[in-house]
Amino acid sequence: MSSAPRQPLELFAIDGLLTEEERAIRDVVRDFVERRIKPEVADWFEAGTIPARELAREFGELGVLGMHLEGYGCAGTNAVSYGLAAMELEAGDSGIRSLVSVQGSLAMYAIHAFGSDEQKDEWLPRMAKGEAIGCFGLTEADFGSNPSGMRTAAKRDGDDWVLDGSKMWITNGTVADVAIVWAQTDDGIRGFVVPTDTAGFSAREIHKKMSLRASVTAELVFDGVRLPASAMLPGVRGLKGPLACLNEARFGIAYGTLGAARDCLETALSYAIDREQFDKPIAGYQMTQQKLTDMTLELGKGMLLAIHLGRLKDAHAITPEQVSLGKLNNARESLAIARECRSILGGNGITLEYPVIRHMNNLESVFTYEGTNEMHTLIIGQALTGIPAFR
Ligand code: TGC
Ligand code: FAD
Repeated sequence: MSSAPRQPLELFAIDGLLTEEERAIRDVVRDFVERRIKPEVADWFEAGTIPARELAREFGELGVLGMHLEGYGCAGTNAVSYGLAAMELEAGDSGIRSLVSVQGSLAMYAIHAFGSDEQKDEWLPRMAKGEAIGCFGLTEADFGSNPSGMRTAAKRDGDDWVLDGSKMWITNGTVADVAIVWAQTDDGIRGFVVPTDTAGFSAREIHKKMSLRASVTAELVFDGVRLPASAMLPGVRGLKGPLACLNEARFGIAYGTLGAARDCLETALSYAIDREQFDKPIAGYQMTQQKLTDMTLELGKGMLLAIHLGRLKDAHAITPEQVSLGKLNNARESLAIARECRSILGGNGITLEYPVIRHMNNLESVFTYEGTNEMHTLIIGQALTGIPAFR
C-alpha cells in the first residue's frame, strides 16, 4: 500500500512543540528566504559575492538583527524563536545565517552585554536596522582553537589605547562599520569597539574559498590604531568575554545547521521520488529508503535537542557545555546528512542547480568555526570527567 510522501520533520510533529508566536516568526523568515534568498543564492555562491549592505537593511526591516536582545530597537524574542529564524536563514545558505548571527549574536551581543551606555546608544539601534554592520575579531592566524594565546595587543598611551596586530577569518570584515576586537592588555584580554574608518585599520577579503562563498571573510590589520579610552568594553575582562559571545552564536548554529540539513533532505527526498532508474523511482529501493530514514532520524533528533536547549536558554538555565552538545551534534550530523543527500542526487548532486553541494561545502566551515568538532568534544569531555584535555 502506498501513501502520500511526508516531510521529515512532520513525522516528528515538531510544530506541536512550538508556540503560535514561534511558528509565526519562523514562517515569516521562511517566506523571506524563499522569496529573496533561494532564487539568487546559488549565483552569489558561484560569483563569491553577496550584496551584504542591501541584505543587512532588509534583515533589519525583517527584525532578525539582534532579535533576541532587549531594547535599542531589537525585537526581544525568546531564544527558541531566534533559533528557528537561524534555521530558516541557513536553509537558504550558511553564509546568510552567518551575516545575521555575527551581527546579532557576536557584535551586537558583545556591546549589549558588556558595553557602556554610550556604546549601546551609538551602535545598537543602527545595527538593529542594518544601517551599520558589525564583525567580531577573535581568531588570529596562529591562534584559532586557542584564542588565549592571541598576540593582538592594546597599549595605553595617555588616556588613549593604541591597537596593533591582526585577526584572521573574520566574517563581514570588509563590509563592517564596526569591529569588536579582542586584544591583550596589561589587564588581560579586553574587548574594543573599533569603527572601521579609524586610521590604521584595514581589511582584506579572503578569496579562493570553496565554502561560505556567499559570505564575506576577511583578515583585519591594526597598525597603530588609536582609540579613545571609551572604546574599551567596560563590562568584561578575560577570555570569558568573547567565549560568552560564542555561547550565543553557537546556540544559533545548533539550529541553523538543521536548516541546511532539512533543505538537503527535502531536496533529496523529492529527487528520489521523481528520479527513475531500472524502471522505477530510486526512492523505491531499500538502500535509498535506508538513507532517507537514517537522515530523518538524525534531523529529528537534532531538532528535539535544539528545542530542548532553547527551552533551557529561555529559562536562563543553559550551560556552555550544553551549548556544545548542540553545536557539536547538529553541525556534525547536518554535514553527514548533506554528504548522504549528495550521493542520492548522483551526478546532479555536484552542480549548483541543486542546493545540496552548496550546503555541504558550507557546512565544512560551520563544522570548523565557532569551535571545531574537536574543541566541543573536549568541552564535553571536560564536563564528563572534570579533566581539561585541551593542553
Ligand atoms: P578556559 O581557561 O577554559 O576559560 C577561560 C575563562 O573563560 C571561561 N569560559 C567561558 N565563559 C563563558 N562561556 C564559555 N563558553 C566559556 N568557556 C570558558 C572560563 O570559566 C574562564 O573564566 P575565568 O573567570 O576563570 O577566567 O580557557 P582555555 O584557554 O583553556 O580555552 C578553552 C576553550 C578551548 C574551550 C576555548 O578557547 C574555545 O572555545 N576555543 C575555541 C575557539 C572558538 O570557538 N573560536 C570561535 C571564533 S568566532 C567564530 O568562529 C565566528 S564564525 C561566525 C560566523 O560566520 O557565523
Ligand atoms: P586550528 O585551531 O589550527 O585547528 C586545526 C585542527 O586542529 C582542527 O581540527 C582542530 O580541532 C585541531 N585541534 C586544535 N587544537 C586541538 C587540541 N587541543 N586537541 C585536538 N585537536 C585540536 N573567527 C572569528 O574570530 N570571527 C569570525 O567572524 C570568524 N568567521 C569565520 C568564518 C569562516 C568561513 C571560517 C572558516 C572561520 C571563521 N572564524 C572566525 C575562525 C574560526 O573560528 C577558526 O577557524 C576556528 O576556531 C579554528 O581555528 P583554526 O582555523 O586556526 O584551526
